[in-house]
Amino acid sequence: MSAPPHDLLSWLRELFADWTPNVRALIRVGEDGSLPITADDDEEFLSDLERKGWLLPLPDESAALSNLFETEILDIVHNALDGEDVTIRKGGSRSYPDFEIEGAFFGGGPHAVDIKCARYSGKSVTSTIALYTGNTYFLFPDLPFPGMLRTFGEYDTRIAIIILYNYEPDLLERFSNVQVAIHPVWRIAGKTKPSSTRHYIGSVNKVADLVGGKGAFESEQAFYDYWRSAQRGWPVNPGVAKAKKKLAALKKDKP
Ligand SMILES: [Ca+2]
Repeated sequence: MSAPPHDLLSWLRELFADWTPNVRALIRVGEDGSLPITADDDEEFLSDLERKGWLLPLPDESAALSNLFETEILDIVHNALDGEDVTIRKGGSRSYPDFEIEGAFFGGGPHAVDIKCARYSGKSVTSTIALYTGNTYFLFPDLPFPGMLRTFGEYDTRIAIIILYNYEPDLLERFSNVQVAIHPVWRIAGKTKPSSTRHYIGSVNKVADLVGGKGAFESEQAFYDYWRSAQRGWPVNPGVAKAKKKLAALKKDKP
């Protein structure tokens, strides 16, 4: 008999329970300095490299830093699942989700996992996290949008990994006090759009609510009903007509 499948949400929470990013600096080669380097621990190794002038700080722009955290998260997931009956696919960089997981290890799927980063500002975050784009795949979950691995509606579960950190402009790594919160996306959703020019669905803003999964909705259905309501006034996205054509063509090709 095979083992019962794992629950992806619990599995991710356990994997990242005590995690803090291990990316600490950029390293450059080609500088003067003697090799080999001997060090008793990571801190000594890093300060030795820093003294030699081999280290550059991580980028301080939040999107760039998020990208580094995402790279490490995906690497950890890959390593933890090595040899298991599971397929991990990375999504496009301007698309949803960051990665998907499918296979018997997690009871089928596919499951969508998206990684979001935010900086503390007191008891809140500096800006509302954009959870989904509202007027494309979210509003039309059965349409094949370019860049996506599959339609939004095909996912069994949609999980958000939220990385919260304090921005530290003077540290090489630019962060401190990292907290990770992992929830189904709807559980941390709010009722406001994070941008007046782009068409996103926003999260709640309080750190305690993000960490505790205390969003604005009582149920997943209430979340979808609210954000798919005509009252949200989503503008028509030009990609929708193209995606409809593509779907029609796909249907025609099928015998
Ligand atoms: Ca992301």
